[in-house]
Amino acid sequence: MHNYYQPEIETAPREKIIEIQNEKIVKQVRYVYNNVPYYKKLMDKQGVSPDDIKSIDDIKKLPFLTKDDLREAYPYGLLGTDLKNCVRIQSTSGTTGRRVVAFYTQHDIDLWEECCARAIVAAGGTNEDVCQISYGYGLFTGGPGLNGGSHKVGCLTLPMSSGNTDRQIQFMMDLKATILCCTPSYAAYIAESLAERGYKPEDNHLKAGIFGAEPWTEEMRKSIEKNLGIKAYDIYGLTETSGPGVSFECEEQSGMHINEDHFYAEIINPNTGEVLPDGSKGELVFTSLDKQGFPLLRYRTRDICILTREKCSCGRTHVKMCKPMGRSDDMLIIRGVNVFPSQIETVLLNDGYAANYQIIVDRVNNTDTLDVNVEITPEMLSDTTMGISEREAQLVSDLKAMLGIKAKVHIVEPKTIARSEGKAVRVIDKRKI
Ligand code: DLL
Repeated sequence: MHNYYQPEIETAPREKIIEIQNEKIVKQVRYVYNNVPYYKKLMDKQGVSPDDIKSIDDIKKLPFLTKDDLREAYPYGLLGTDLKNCVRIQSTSGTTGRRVVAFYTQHDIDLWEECCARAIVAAGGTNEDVCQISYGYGLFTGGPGLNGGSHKVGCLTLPMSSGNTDRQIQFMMDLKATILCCTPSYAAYIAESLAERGYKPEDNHLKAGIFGAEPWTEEMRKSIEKNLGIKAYDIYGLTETSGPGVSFECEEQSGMHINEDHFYAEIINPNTGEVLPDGSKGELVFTSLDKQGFPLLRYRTRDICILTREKCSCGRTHVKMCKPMGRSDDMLIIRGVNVFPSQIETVLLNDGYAANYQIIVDRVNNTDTLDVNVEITPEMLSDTTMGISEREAQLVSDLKAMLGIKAKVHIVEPKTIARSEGKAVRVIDKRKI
C-alpha cells in the first residue's frame, strides 16, 4: 500500500505534469516580468519577452538568477507583490550581503506546507502520528516548514525546535513521538544521547525520521536507522525556493522526488550555463512555477546534483534528484547552518586582525565542529589592556552574532599560520561526506 498526500498530482502521468508546467510557466514569467522590475531588466537585457515563453522548453531563454542578484536586490528587489499581500518572512543567517530574505503570501505558505506534507506522508505519516520537529524554528525554514506540513497531515505536532537534548528526549519518550524531523547530525546526536541514558533502539516509539538541510551519507543513514530503530528519509530545499520540501524521499530511499508541479528543475554546466541532459552531473537550477512573494526564475542553487526519471516503485512520477554531491561555491554547512568563509573573515578584520587565519571544520561524535585559528597582530601583542582569553571570548561572541553558531577560537602567535604562495588554503574540512 502506497501513501500519498496528493495522489492525483504525485502520481500524475508525465504528460499531465508537463501540461501543468507549460501552463504555469507562461503565466509565471508574465507575472514576474510585470511585478519584479529587477528581473524585467535582466530579461530586457537578454532580449527575451514574456511572449517568447510558450512552453516549459522555452525556459532556456530566460536569464539565471544567482546569490549575487539576491545580494544586489536585497531586501525588496525580487519581491513579486505588495508587502501588504505577504504574511511571512524567512531568512538564512549571515551578513546583509549573504543573507537570503524570502517573502511569502498565504498562497506561498500553503503550497510550501503541502510540499512538506507530501514528504511526511511519503515517510509513512498519518493523523495518528506524533511528529517531533527538532529543526530550528524562527527565521530558519526547517522548523516552520515541517511544522506546517505536520499540521496539514494532521499529526500531533511537537514544535521542539533544536537544542536542549534532555528535553527533546523527555518529550520523545513521554509523548511517544513516532516521527522525528531534524538535521541528520542532530538525529545522530539524539541517538547517541538516548543510548547514553540507557535506552535501546526498541525503547522509543519512533518509526521514521525526515532529515535534511545538510549533506549526509548512506553510511550515516544506516547508522541512524540502526541506532534509533527507524527508517530515515532525506528531504531537500532552500530558503530561496521556500524551504524544505522542494524534494523528498519515498519508501524506495533512492533519491528525492522533486515537487515538479511547483518547482521546475534543470541541471546546468556551472561554467558555461549550458543545460545538460538527465543523468548528467551539474548545478541544480530551480524555477518556482507559482510562488507570488519571492518568485525566483532559474535560480542557481550551487548544489551539484544528478536528475533521473527512472520509474519509481512508489508510484510517484516526479523526477528524482540524488543527494547533493557538493557545491560549486565555497559555502559550508555547519550544524545545518550555511556559513561562508568570507563572513568569518569579515568578523576577524572588523576586530582588527589581519587575514592570517584558518578555518577547521570537523565532525566529532556526529556533531560538526568549527575552529578558527587566527594570528594575533604585533600591535595587539603590545597592547596589554586586553588578554588573549578576553580577545578569544570577544571573537567567539562576534562570530556567533555573524554566523548564528558557536565557533572555538584560538589566537596564535604572529607568523605561525603557514603562508601560501598561491591560493590560500583557509578552509580545512575534515568531514567525510
Ligand atoms: O536548509 C532548508 C531545509 C530545512 C532543507 C530543513 C531540509 C530540511 P537553507 O538554510 O537555505 O535551507 O540551505 C539550503 O542546504 O542549497 C543545500 O546546499 C543544503 N541542503 C538542504 N537540504 C539538503 C539535503 C535549508 N537534504 C542549502 N542534503 C541547500 C544535502 C542539503 N544538502
